[in-house]
Amino acid sequence: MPQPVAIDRQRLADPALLPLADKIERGVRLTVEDGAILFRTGDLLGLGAMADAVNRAKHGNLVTFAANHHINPTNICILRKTCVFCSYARLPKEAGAYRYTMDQVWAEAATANSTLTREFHIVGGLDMHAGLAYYTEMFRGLKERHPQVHIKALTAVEIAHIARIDKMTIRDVLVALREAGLDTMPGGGAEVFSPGVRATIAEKKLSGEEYIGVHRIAHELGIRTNTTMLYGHVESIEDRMAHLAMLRDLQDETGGFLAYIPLAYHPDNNELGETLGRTGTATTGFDDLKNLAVGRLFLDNVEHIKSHWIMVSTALSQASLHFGVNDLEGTVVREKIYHEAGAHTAQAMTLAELLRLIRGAGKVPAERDSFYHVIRTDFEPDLPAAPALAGAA
Ligand code: V47
Ligand code: SF4
Repeated sequence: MPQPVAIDRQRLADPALLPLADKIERGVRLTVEDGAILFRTGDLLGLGAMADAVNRAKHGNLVTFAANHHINPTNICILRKTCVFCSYARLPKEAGAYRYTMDQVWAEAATANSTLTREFHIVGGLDMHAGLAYYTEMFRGLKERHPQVHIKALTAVEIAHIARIDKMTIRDVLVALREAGLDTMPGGGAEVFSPGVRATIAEKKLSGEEYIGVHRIAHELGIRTNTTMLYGHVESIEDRMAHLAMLRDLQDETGGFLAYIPLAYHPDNNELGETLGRTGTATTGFDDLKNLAVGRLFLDNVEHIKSHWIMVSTALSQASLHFGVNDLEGTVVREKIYHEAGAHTAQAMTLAELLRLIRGAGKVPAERDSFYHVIRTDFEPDLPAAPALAGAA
């Protein structure tokens, strides 16, 4: 049962939100139909007020971030032709295809020492030459060189790919990866679970049930994971809610999800964008905020809702701190996947910039570890301003 939370009804303009506010106040779980009402309302501020109240009851004014470093070791992917929303993957012989050698991984990770990185976030394509041995060698080598850095790596889709090419069970793959240094798993590969949508945007990718199955096994092994939904393409509101309901059900069962991150579809340089005639037009700010707020209200058993500033802009991520979000994707070094798909945001953010964003929203910044334990809140109040503001005073 969710925790009962008081809602300020003065802030709700849409009468359709009132019965939902009643439920939240009584600690009654929202249904998928309620979730659809939230997605359909024009009262964005009312929706935000409810999500904000629930978020404040869980996290007060605290907004967390992690000093992480994204590494994408291979963009070679056997699903290159069928994940029509993806701008990142390449066929092995295609221009721009790459697979890092271990030395390239060590070189890429080396900056972690000077940037105080606490987490490597490692994801890539489904590469026939990147099986279990490739990743166990990588994780062992990274742990040897950076024993203090957490490894969050490999989506459910990549785990299933490794199991297939190495002819192993999902469980055995996860056990071997954990022994080599895997700490947690990211949430990618979920897209939208509905079979109809999947047939259109990711025909050959593992099914929604299979994605849930991989996460269930990870949770049973004590490997915590994140989860996601890719929105803003061909999915309906009903598809979104069915997806969120599957995530909520698994969380009821295992409690293994750490965070939910809605991912805004970017239409540049991919077949789906062309088919939809949407090149250059990403999701709307209204829908971005709704996805975050509905995530907070419907996924009442997931503690952390994360906004990925690379995908929705730093400005919108800052606003989202009043729409149910308690975590910002942190200082990301050299992000590739969304920049291929037309994201115009910078590829990395400094600590000073992050602090400015969070404090500018009237919130208290906290650096966290990968399990969401707060590590640090004692930042200098007068850290140097971000470069863009340096000359403005
Ligand atoms: O599964 C691919 C998405 C995901 C596009 O767990 C696209 O902490 C938008 O899951 N437009 C991978 N999205 C990234 C991911 C992630 C990101 C940040 C944090 C975490 C976490 C997980 O990126 C893929 C897919 O859903 N994606 N192409 C695109 N054109
Ligand atoms: Fe490959 Fe993932 Fe891109 Fe699909 S979304 S083509 S699985 S890299």
